[in-house]
Amino acid sequence: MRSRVSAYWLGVGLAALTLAQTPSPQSLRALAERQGLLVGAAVDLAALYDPLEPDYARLLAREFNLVVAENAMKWASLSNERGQYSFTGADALVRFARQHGQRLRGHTLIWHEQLPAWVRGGTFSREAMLAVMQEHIQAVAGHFRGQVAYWDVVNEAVSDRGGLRETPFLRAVGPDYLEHAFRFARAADPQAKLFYNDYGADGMGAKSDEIYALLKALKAKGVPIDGVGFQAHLDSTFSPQQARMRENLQRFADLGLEVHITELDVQLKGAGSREERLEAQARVYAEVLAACRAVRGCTAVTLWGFTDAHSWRAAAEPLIFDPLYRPKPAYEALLRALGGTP
Ligand code: 9MR
Repeated sequence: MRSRVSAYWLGVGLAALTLAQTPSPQSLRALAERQGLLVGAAVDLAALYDPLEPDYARLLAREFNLVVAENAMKWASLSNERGQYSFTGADALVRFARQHGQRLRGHTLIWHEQLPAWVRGGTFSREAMLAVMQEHIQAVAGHFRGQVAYWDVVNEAVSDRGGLRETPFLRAVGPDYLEHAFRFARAADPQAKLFYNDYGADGMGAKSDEIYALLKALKAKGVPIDGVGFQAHLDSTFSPQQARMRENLQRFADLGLEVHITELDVQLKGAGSREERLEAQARVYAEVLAACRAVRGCTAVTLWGFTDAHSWRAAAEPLIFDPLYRPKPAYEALLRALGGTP
């Protein structure tokens, strides 16, 4: 499994890390830090500890002040059997973050994907499923207690067709599984900020309206929820302005929620030359960053990776460094948007 890192590779990885540079004044993180902004990246642990790719750890340390495991903290990455957890890979990321002065996002406690088979396929009464959720949240958020600054407690609970998504949790428990998840998480790690996270809700629209109503109701009930994450899996034809992204982020901030962009990537798409598509991609990155910066309470922009060598949709080249770790126009646009000079 990709998240299980052997002692050997850990040793090699740590040796590579000592070569990693400290943040240069022109890095994304150095510029963002001056403005109190977090700029993050999702981490592929196999790449981080691949001795053939020293640039991965070097750039991760140099450019970002926030990291999140792309997969290593998901339920099925940590556990196949009830009560049995292996934290080796995720712990390595926690150490990396500590060594490089980076905050951690935890992703994710309750999600319908990447579940162990016994949870996905089992039949549970309401009480039994609540116990399963509580045990899992206690085991994981408890293990990382005090180290994870932000947890995606519930991920993607709203269906694209409206209403709550059909998941094993909704089926067994009913709609109040969400509030129980947040309460279990608060008990497991009282200091972590607890987030709801979803995709397809970056601008104004039916799905973001629904999430807004859901989170407003949770807040009104006193459920311990601190923030909302907008994934922002976008493409280069997207216009944050047309989608009214800033206005959307603002209304959630006005509920008293901290706002994060959590999984930003921008697929290359549309007509025109390759250069034009790369420029369009750069514009989307810069405009998403600007939308966040325009909203007090939007405190982090996290990318879903940083090099096209490692992306869940690598063929569409959605990230800010190319597969050879060279900066793309999107990197330069982010640097400029943060006040740097590429
Ligand atoms: O990028 C992740 C990919 O490596 C995994 O195979 C996939 C499994 O479903 O999850 C991807 O990350 C997802 C994230 O956890 C939640 N939002 C959507 C992301 C892209 O699918």
